Amino acid sequence: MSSKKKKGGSGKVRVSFKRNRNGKTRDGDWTRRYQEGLSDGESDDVEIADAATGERVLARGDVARKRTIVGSFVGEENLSGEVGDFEYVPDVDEGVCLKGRVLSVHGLYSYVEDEQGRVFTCVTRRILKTISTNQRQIVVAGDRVYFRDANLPDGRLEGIIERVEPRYGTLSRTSWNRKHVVVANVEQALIVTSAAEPRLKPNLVDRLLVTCERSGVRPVICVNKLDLVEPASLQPLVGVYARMGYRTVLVSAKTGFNMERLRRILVGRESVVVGQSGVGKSSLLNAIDPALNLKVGEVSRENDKGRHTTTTARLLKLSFGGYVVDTPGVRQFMLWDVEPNEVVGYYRDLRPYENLCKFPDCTHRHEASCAVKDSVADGRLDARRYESYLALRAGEMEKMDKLE
Ligand SMILES: Nc1nc2c(ncn2[C@@H]2O[C@H](COP(=O)(O)OP(=O)(O)O)[C@@H](O)[C@H]2O)c(=O)[nH]1
Ligand SMILES: [Mg+2]
Ligand SMILES: [Zn+2]
Repeated sequence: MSSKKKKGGSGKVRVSFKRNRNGKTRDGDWTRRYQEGLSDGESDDVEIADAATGERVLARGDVARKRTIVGSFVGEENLSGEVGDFEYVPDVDEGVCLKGRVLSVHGLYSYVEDEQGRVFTCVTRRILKTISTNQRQIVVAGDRVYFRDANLPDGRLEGIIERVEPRYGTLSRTSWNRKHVVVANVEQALIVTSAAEPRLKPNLVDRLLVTCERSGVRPVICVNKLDLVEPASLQPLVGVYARMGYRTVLVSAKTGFNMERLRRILVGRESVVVGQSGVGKSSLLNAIDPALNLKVGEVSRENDKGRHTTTTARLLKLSFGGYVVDTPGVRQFMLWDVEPNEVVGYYRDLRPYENLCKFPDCTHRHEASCAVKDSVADGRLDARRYESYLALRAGEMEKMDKLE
């Protein structure tokens, strides 16, 4: 996004390297150095100091050789203009580095697609790990990166990621009480649910909507398996979402109903597809783009209580333009970092009434003169949405209690 404001200005950082113990890098050393993500003349002993203040930021080992890495501090910003953690983005030689998109990450290796559609296996330059404030996830699926082609004589496509562009539109989950970014740089989320088999779960849709509102990713609500119900029976529920301004689409992968509309929603965009297992996510993607050839009826690992959810997010290129990210499962999209009192702010329909409550810290559960409760009572607000808010808020309270 070229219109992105860079917040935090730019800061020079001096990075000092200790010379490689063996002196010069031998040619045959590529594999080992590649695996360790080291550039020429670099070893793992690094000191980083703020160039402006001379203050030491991070240090490891002794320092023998100094070199300045120039770049800027940039905040992670979502589509709502919220800025998260600040990251240091080093300048790279754009004449040497290739621009790429991370398709998926598997441990130390990432698959990166360059602008010509070639897919490279890349490691991440170690210095990025050292200067990152978020040590856990230097590279995630969806990241835009600059990487150096290793130019291997045997033609294998391998490289080193030298720089990760600031992210927008990230979806995260909670893992061991830490934020775990599942995918970066998506603009919309297709929330897939089914009219039946499995039965429609509006509270789950609400939870996913909160996640989208929170991360600045535009949601689209898609109800599949329309062939299994009387379409009119969905109108009350879908009408509520549509009146809130959410884009909704009723489809059937089986009969092909509204597939053209769904394709128009996805064309040329970067979308993440979320929803419970079995609702027809893979079937829908196959229906709009048979070239994807996804497995249908595959039970994702979300069912074993989400314990060993190691399945990774993958970017899939649509043959008519755009990307979709097929996600491992909905269980993983637990809310990250939402205060119970913030929940109401992510319910678009309840939010406008919040300021009219008598008490500024109103939880909208039992308080007197609560504008939210009054509006539910006189039918201006949907009672089911209100119940869903209460349930979600209670769930977040419980999570907080467990953390304390
Ligand atoms: N009746 C009906 N069944 C569908 C429809 N879409 C998918 N299915 C079935 O639902 C099951 C799960 O589909 P799948 O695409 O694997 O769901 P996913 O887990 O969300 O990816 C499969 O047996 C599909 O054949 C639909 O529109 N109507
Ligand atoms: Mg699937
Ligand atoms: Zn209230």
